[in-house]
Parts: sequence; structure tokens; C-alpha cells
Amino acid sequence: MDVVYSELHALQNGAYELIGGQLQPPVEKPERAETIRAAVEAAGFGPLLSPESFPDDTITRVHTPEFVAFLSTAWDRWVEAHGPYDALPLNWPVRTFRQKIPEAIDGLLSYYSLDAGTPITAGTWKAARTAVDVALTGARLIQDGKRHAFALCRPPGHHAAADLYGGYCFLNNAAIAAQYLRDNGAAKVAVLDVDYHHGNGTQAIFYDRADVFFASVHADPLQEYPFFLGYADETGTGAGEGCNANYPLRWGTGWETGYADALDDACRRIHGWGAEAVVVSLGVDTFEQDPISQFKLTTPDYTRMGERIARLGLPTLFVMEGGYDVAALGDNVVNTLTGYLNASVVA
Ligand code: OKP
Ligand code: ZN
Repeated sequence: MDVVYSELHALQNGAYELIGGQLQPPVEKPERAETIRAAVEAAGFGPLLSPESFPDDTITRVHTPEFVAFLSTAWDRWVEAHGPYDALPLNWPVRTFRQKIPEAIDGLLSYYSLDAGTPITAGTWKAARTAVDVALTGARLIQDGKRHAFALCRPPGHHAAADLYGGYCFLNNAAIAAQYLRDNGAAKVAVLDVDYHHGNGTQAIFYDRADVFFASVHADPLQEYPFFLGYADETGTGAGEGCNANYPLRWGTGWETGYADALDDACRRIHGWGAEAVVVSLGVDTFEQDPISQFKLTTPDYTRMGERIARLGLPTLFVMEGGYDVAALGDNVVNTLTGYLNASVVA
């Protein structure tokens, strides 16, 4: 399986993160992608491909031009206002407020963000923009007839909506790749999100559309971030009614205690809907030792996950999302991809 990777991911490198009321080193850090790269290489995956450059209009098929302009200039404006420290918002236009777009950089960060855990740094734009190229290079491989590819994206993307960043995500790599597949021949594309956290951004982007099916298995938003989307009664709207499937699961869920059944149902829905290709938002923060998560998947369970995805029998683009136990990240990703490959029936 081809793997697309760029070392420019390391340009996203926040200084600290507020976790449980304490400033701590960020869990979303460059070592994540490096350990995955080393593991897939050691496991014999490859070749390791550098991303091609895709034009900005692949991004504005999913994100608003205003949002892209904001993200690409935010660091310079922040430095001008405050100096070279991580750019972070501190308030939001929640209930009782108006949705006006402010002029000042602090207000723009507040308007366009969903949390204060997603620092914009000197290299954020370059890293996020390159992650899109990584995902699109993978999508082009699929479009060119490959049965599968792995886009080793960092920073992740599934929390980013059309004009919203947060949850360590800036540009929605998986959504942009799915849209690219739609724009280049696939009539019906599914996104299967197995990250521990609900892919609120991807859901929002495709919520009213009948041509992209979104299915997500994730921690119950009653208990877990992002808290305000990801419930089972979110089934799509308008033309997209019936094209969204959420599987919220309680803290403590393991492979045999709810996860496998939910994944199976999500895959059945995608199959029954008639998807021609699937983009997998691959987060391995469902792992039992993940430092910010509460599921109980084990390293061997990821082999089963890959096998189930392979049984869809679809061209498959894996796009890296979360997963924060650096010691086990490589094994968990490799097991997913190996399980997939060993079970995939080459048409
Ligand atoms: C991203 B992905 C605030 C803690 C909030 C954010 C979790 C983002 C997960 N500092 N945690 O879905 O793995
Ligand atoms: Zn996650």
C-alpha cells in the first residue's frame, strides 16, 4: 500500500495545551507522525511518496474562501498584535451573542474556532496546507485506479468544518479528499470515521448532501469532546436525510462490548447505500492506553478493524486523524492497514 507523507507536518508544533486545568505539553505533537512513518516503513509498507501540490480551489470546495484567508494570515496578524507566542482564542460567540465577523485578530480567532486547544503557530498554515496535499495525493492514487492508499496526514482534520477550526484540526483533509473523489469521477463517496472523537466537521460539511455518506463510531458526546454534535438522532437534512449515521458509545467500550457491532453496522449502512469509494478517517485514539480517551481497544483489535473495512470491498483511502499514545501508535496503525490488506479481495 502506498503511503503519502511529508516531513513538513513538524511545522505544527504548539508550545502547551490546557488539559484538565493544567498547562501541559501538547498531546498532538510531531512525534506522532514520525513514529507512524517509522512503523509503516518497518512493516514494509510503501513506497513512501511525497505529496504533489494541489491548487487552493480543492480546499474551497469544502471550506469558505474567507476562512482560508483567515487561516493563512492569522499567525502574522497575531505576532503583530502580541508577539511570537501560540495564537489562541479565549471567548466564543455562544448563546446570546451575534455571529458578526470582527476586525481584530483576537476576535477572528474566536469567531473561526471551536476550542482553545488548537494553537496557531508560525508553521501551522504550511503544515495544514501540506496535510491537504498529502490527502489529495492519496485521493489521486485512488482516482488513478489504486485500490487503497494511506495518507499520513498531520495535523488531523475531522473537527474542522467549512469555516471552523479546532480539536487540533485546521483543514478537513478527509472531507477535501472525499470531495476530490466526487469531483473526479466517483458519484457516491462514503466517509467512515473511526476516530474516538466525533467527526463534527466532516458531518457538518456533508450534512445536507445525498452524494457523500458520513458514518462515525465515537465516544458518546454526553461524555466526551466535542460534546455538542455526534448524537444518534443526527441523520442528515434535506437531500442528505438518511446519509449520516452516528454510533455514540459509552466510556469503557471495548471491541467485544459494543465497538465491533457498531463498526459492523456502520459498514453495512455504507455498503447498502451504494458507496463507490470510502475515505477512512483513521484515528487510533480508541486504544485502551490513549492518554485522552476512554475506550478499551487493544492492539490486536485494530487488525479486526482493518479486516472489517476491507470487507466493504471498496477503493479505500485511509486518512490519519487522532491517536496519542505514541508508544503504541505505530503498531495500531500498522495492524489496521495489515488487517485491511490481508482481508482485501483484489477485484
Ligand atoms: C482530536 B482528534 C483541550 C482538550 C480538548 C481536544 C481533543 C481533540 C481530539 N485542551 N481535547 O479527534 O483526535
Ligand atoms: Zn480523536
